[in-house]
Amino acid sequence: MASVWKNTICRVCHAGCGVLVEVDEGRPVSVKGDVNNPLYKGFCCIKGQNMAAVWGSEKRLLHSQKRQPDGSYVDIPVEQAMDEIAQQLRSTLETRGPRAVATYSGTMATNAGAANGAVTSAFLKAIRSRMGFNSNTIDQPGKMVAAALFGNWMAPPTPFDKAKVLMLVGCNPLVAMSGGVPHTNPGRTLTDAMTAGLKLIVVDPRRSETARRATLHLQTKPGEDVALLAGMLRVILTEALADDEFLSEHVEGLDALRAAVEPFTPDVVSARVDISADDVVSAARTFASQGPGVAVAGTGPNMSGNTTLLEYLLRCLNTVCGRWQRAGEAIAEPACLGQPSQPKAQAAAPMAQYAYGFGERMRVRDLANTAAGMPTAALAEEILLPGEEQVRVLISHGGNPVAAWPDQLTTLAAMKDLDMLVQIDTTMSATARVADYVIAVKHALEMPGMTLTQEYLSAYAAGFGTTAPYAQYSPALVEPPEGADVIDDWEFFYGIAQRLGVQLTVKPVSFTGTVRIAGQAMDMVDKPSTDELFDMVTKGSRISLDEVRKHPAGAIFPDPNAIVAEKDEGWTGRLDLGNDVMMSDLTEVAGTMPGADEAEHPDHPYRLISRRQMNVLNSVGREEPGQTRGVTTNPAYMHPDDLHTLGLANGDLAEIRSVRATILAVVASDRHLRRGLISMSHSWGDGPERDGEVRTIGANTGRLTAVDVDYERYTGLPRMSNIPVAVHRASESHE
Ligand SMILES: Nc1nc2c(c(=O)[nH]1)N[C@H]1C(S)=C(S)[C@@H](COP(=O)(O)OP(=O)(O)OC[C@H]3O[C@@H](n4cnc5c(=O)[nH]c(N)nc54)[C@H](O)[C@@H]3O)O[C@H]1N2
Ligand SMILES: Nc1nc2c(c(=O)[nH]1)N[C@H]1C(S)=C(S)[C@@H](COP(=O)(O)OP(=O)(O)OC[C@H]3O[C@@H](n4cnc5c(=O)[nH]c(N)nc54)[C@H](O)[C@@H]3O)O[C@H]1N2
Ligand code: SF4
Ligand SMILES: [Mo]
Repeated sequence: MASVWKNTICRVCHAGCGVLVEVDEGRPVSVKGDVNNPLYKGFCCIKGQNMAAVWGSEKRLLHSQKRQPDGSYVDIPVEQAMDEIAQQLRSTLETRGPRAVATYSGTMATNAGAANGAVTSAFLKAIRSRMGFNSNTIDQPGKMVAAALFGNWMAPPTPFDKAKVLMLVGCNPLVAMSGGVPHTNPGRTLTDAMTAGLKLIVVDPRRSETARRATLHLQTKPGEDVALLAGMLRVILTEALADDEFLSEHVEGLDALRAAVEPFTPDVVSARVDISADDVVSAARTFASQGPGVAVAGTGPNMSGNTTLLEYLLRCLNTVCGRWQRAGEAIAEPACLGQPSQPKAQAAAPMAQYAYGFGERMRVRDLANTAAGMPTAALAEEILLPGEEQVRVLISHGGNPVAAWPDQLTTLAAMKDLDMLVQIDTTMSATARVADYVIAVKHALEMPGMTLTQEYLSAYAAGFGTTAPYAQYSPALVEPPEGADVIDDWEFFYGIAQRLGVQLTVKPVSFTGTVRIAGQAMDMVDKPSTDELFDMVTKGSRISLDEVRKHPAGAIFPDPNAIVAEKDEGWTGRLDLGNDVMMSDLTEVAGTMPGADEAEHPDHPYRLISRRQMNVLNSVGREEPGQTRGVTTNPAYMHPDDLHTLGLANGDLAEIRSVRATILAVVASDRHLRRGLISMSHSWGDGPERDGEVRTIGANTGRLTAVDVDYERYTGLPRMSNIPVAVHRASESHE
């Protein structure tokens, strides 16, 4: 029988590209872009193209695993694994209480399964634990925390296709599919927009793939983005480039902001950021006067120090320039599978009491819940700290703590200290290899999928999301390989809940509007199908899932009513440009001298900054020959002059040492980088015992971070970029 091409959704990353998969006798054989797709226009990256190979990969787990006393693993039927895990959980809950049980949801928990989040939340609620963690708080948590401190405009920011200027601070959408340029075929979308006149400002210490296309690239010193944004705000406010009409009607705190940015003159900023004062002024004028358009920050600057203050100042910058949609404007991306909502030209006042420090408390570093979720960067310490409420069981799904969390040594110690670690994974990942149970799950092509999660992106922050109300559904297209014993992620939480005799109640998912539909009880005797679960979490959506199912290739579902409404009569909400805590943090920054960081770390003169690469997603795909194509390490990119000074050549081994630990890495020359930096991608390598294999497994940059040094006080996020390090040629013995 000839093979057939079927439409599906790639679920390797959050972009959810509409692609085509070739299926031959029940096996996926190849994947390519769908040129007829209205938004993705034929795009499919190397990770998506390799999806069929991953399906049949010999690295793939087809059976759940149980750790033996000698550290080896044996296959265990998943039903039996769930019996044993439920028994241990029951005993932990009885003897220690619900706080001793935590969950961690990583990137693949949302990318791979659109209903996983709803079931995990329901599970935690059912066992009464508030210890649900996710990767948000080791990413850009300041986005949500700043929103709570600042307030929210109840309509979207300037949509991409109306933008005349875009400023990207440490994000690289051409590789990451994230931030600023819509994730739907960003290369082509950016080319078209720039041809039509879009001005692009990129702030990045590296001449990134995106920076190469910029109208203005500011090759700044890492970790000084707050000073740059403050300096730009000062120029805009002193040169009367602000949108005064918008400000007088919708904000408060402008005088406090004006005072706090006053010390950041172009000369001061120039000295700190190490670009010319003219460039500071020019960036500010371009951004303010070439509008509309938005400024967006990515992981680099968020991980370099003040995530909340950075994101707060970005909100100030966008707001001072009035970059929010007004009454009568059509919005680009109304919800499809999410709940309908009515955008309004008005401000929802801040909810500072829900920004950070509320709800469940950690027992370490005085941290607590945040608007971005529980602080994952403190979970390892929490696990290691003895006490009655100590976390003893961790269920980790779709994430890889040992590879991705900051401070790998503390993380490893914590994973080993747990009474039980359950890792839900598709391979024997670094975390799976220290877990008590590894639950083998289905490949995306074996599960139905839908683009509900993608709709989250447009609500995530200004400058994310797409340009149209697009939705797609894909049925499961293939069966698991013969003999496999695999389940959907969510079925694990359901199976455990069933055994514990607790009821799961799932809520429809909403990113913008209020959900008017009550939680729905899952049938705890007769397990619903994943399709039935999808129906539950999309109940009440603007477009019914059944309607979306009729368009297997994906479709745009316009909404003629998606127009921003006038401000409600008597509405008093205002955005807060002058939050006390943020203003005092900014004043603290102003009080430090340029070069203070260098003075504080005399033994660590280099700075290691993070980056992403196209062929892998965090730790996913590193071991797939179809993706790595022979490059099996994450090179430590450095400027050729720095390499020369250190007596290093391309391909040599270097020792990179931080205050916390040392790693070995293979150096590579990159003349597009500022001097004094090492640019390296994260989530490679393994524990210290495998450091000798750096050329075939890479190096773990997370090990260089110390979670309890130099961390942001609201979210606990430590420096995961701009990490002070020393670099030396590695001694011969490592070869
Ligand atoms: N192909 C691919 N795509 C991905 C991922 C992946 O691993 N691979 N990961 C996904 C995830 S989890 C996320 S959160 C997103 C992230 O998406 P992005 O935030 O766009 O992440 P990066 O591509 O690492 O871009 C960060 C940029 O910041 C720069 N940088 C580093 N430090 C600083 C600093 O202090 N200041 C400034 N101004 N710049 C700095 C780096 O040089 C780099 O170019 O990408 C997602 N998409
Ligand atoms: N130094 C440094 N550290 C960083 C970053 C950085 O820039 N620098 N970035 C941070 C960021 S932004 C993030 S989001 C985190 C990411 O942190 P995590 O989400 O914890 O890490 P990932 O590597 O994305 O983990 C994905 C896991 O899911 C498994 N997997 C693959 N497919 C499936 C599937 O279909 N189902 C299930 N259940 N599992 C699957 C993979 O094998 C892997 O173990 O890392 C953070 N760590
Ligand atoms: S960008 Fe690549 S990995 Fe991400 S969804 Fe699209 S094809 Fe898949
Ligand atoms: Mo992330």
